[in-house]
Amino acid sequence: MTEKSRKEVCGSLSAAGLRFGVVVSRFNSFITERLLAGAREALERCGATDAQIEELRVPGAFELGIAAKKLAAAKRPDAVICIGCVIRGDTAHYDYVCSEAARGIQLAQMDTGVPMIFCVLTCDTLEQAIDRAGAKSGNKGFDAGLAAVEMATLSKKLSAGGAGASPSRGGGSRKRPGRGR
Ligand code: INI
Repeated sequence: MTEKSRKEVCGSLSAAGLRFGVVVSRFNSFITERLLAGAREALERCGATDAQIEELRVPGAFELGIAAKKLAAAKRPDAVICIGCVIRGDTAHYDYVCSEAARGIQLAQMDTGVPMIFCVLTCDTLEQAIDRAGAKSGNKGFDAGLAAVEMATLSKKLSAGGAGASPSRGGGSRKRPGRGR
């Protein structure tokens, strides 16, 4: 494929005209509030104002999916950021909360078609969580905010059909010859 014929579809980092939902878990709020601050900073750097952001609280990471799904269905935001922090304890509880939080959020985005950003820290120690909530490893909430804007704008493009979303060049969804679907 030549440079000329290559076509790439991607989102942008402009939040103009977009609306965002942010679902925040209160469990480990010392961490999740910092992730929330990071997410809001990223949205604001992309041009979003407070009026474009709706915040929701849930008890723990396990509840993120259902709240995100209901928010998406009721308000149709352009993207939802799901914020949580799970820290390993002595029992298997951690594994259930992590996997069900991920599954719930994934189901919510597939069911509603609204992009959901998985901003759930899954850490062995509190120190690992602190590192990812504004210390050594940056702020994963900030990364989530950028991902939300990118996915919201990409999703809008894809829903609009035309606007750069055609797979006719670049081969994305072309049928394989000789194979029915
Ligand atoms: N929820 C979290 O968000 N993080 C945790 O670390 C955690 N731990 O360790 O138990 C946690 N548990 C609560 C869970 O998310 C639900 O809120 C609860 O089980 C009620 O459904």
